[in-house]
Amino acid sequence: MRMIFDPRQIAHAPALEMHNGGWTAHAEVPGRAANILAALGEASVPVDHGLAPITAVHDAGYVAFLEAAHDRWLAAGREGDAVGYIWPVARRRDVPLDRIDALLGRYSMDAGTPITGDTWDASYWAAQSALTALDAVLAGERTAFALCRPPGHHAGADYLGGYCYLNNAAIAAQAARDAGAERVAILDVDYHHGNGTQDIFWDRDDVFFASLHGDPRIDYPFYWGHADERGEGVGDGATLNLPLPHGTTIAPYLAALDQALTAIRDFAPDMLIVSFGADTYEADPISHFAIRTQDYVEIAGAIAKLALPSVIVMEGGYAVEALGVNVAEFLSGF
Ligand code: Q9C
Ligand code: ZN
Repeated sequence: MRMIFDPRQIAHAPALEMHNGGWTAHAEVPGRAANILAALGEASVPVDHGLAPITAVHDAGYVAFLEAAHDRWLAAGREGDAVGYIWPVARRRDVPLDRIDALLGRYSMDAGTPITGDTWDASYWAAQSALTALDAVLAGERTAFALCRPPGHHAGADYLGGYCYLNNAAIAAQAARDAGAERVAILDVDYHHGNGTQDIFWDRDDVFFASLHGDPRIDYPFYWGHADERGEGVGDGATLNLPLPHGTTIAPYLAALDQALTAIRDFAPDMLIVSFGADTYEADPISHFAIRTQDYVEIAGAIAKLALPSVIVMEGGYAVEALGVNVAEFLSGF
């Protein structure tokens, strides 16, 4: 199976995230990619597809902000990573935003996703990795894996969050549409709800979004991913959310997965994008399912039975020592 990764995805290393009222060491560390690479062996570097497929999904103002944010942070006399501290909950939408702090609030959903001097490059090349994996599948390969880091599924058209800046899965899905796939399904099996992906395709009927995740009544990202969210307008019914309780083991997980796979079969897509997070793992330090290493083969095997051309995009997974093995098990199931 083709694996895509760019070394420029490594340098992004935010120091801290806001957690339970204080700043703690950031969970989304460069060692994640190193551990996956060590388990997989060779990966090839992505082809540069430029900005167009990124701005086909993301707001141009947001992309410009992301690219310039850390320079603006330094120009404002700050040091370290750029993070917001005020969010426009009841906002004036007519006031042009000038200060970096105002922009950080406008374009982010949490304080867990700092912008470093290397964030733009890493995010850009993660998106290019997803696009290059898509190329392989469009050229006839059955499955390709994009080792995206930073991850993407929490990033919306105009916001970052949840350790995500550019939505790699959404960018690949849109690029698949633009390359002629008429219907694309995204299956999100990260522990957390893929709120950014859901938002991006919320009112569309050409991209189906299905997600299995920790119940947002008790888990991040709280404001999305509830079972009654089904899409809107022509997109009504093209979003499927399957929230699951803490402690979910493989049997109930496979039962929920079966529901998602049935819905995807009914949608009859030409192409599948899998947002794969290994944070469903029993020993993940920030998540609460009980999926074991050997279970990933079974999960992937069930997905592979769809027999669709598939692009697998890396999302979360924070038990760094076990991450590479869990990813390798998942990919072997394909
Ligand atoms: N410290 C992905 O798995 N957790 N993102 C915040 C408060 C945020 C995870 C909890 C988790 C985001 C791609
Ligand atoms: Zn996650």
